[in-house]
Amino acid sequence: MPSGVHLPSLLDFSVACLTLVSILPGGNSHGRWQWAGRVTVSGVVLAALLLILIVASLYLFVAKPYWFPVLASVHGGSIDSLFSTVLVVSGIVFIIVQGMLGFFVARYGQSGNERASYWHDNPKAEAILLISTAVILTILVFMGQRVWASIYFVDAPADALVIQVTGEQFSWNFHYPGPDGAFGRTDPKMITSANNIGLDRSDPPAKDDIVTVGEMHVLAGRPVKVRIRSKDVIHSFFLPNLRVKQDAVPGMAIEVWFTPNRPGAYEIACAELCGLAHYRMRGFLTIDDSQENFNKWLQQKAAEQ
Ligand SMILES: [Cu+2]
Repeated sequence: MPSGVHLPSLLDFSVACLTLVSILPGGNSHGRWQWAGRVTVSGVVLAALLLILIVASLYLFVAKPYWFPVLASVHGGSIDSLFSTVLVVSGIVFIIVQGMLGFFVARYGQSGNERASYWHDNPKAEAILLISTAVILTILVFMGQRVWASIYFVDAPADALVIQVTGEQFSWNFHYPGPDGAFGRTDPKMITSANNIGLDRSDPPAKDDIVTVGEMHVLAGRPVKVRIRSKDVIHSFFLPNLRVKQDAVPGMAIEVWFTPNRPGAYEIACAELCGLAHYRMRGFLTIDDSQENFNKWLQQKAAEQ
């Protein structure tokens, strides 16, 4: 279980406690905050709401129905751990800031007898806050930069399986080069309802090409390079389990690569609102566990061309 899982519940809990303390009127003549024994209706309602929030969020983060989808790529682990790190760091800051806010409201609120002192500025405190914030953010940025560079600034291995992905309203087309390893020519003028990507079958390299709609197979352990295009509007090629998301932009061929490492069946989504039927622009990714199974699927699809 990632380290950040229970953090939001802790946040809720601490905020709730502090809010409870702050809404209970207190204070005495000795200047020390203490329970005043008075309960207001709004206080009870707020406390009940906070309790419901705490229980609900505790359930969500223990049962994990909305946590990351199962990871199925090599590079995805570094993205997940970066996410958890940012969550933990910002969570700690959140607890400290909200804690201080609650404390000051409780201590110097309307019902308190203490008077807060006021001063115009404090260069030392400001310098400490400014520098510590800058240091924390700089470290996080460099950590993110390292992960980004390891994914986007490294070329795909030469033996990567290349698949051309073309998005259109509202489906994903997958173009495999076939046994010759070369993609046939495509021409927008040749696009028909039966030829989604306008593949010119008279072009020799196109003879063995395989085109599928909404169905993509890759092999576990073999790097994959996808070349993403769009026929109409901007789409976004999203493989949640592989932590891959890349816009498909008309007029551009954008490449990303990844190494799938967990055999299974996964979902492909469009992550860019692209029209009325955007919600059903989905596809299915299968990560095959063996070269035999992958070849079998390719042969089956080749027979359907
Ligand atoms: Cu789309």
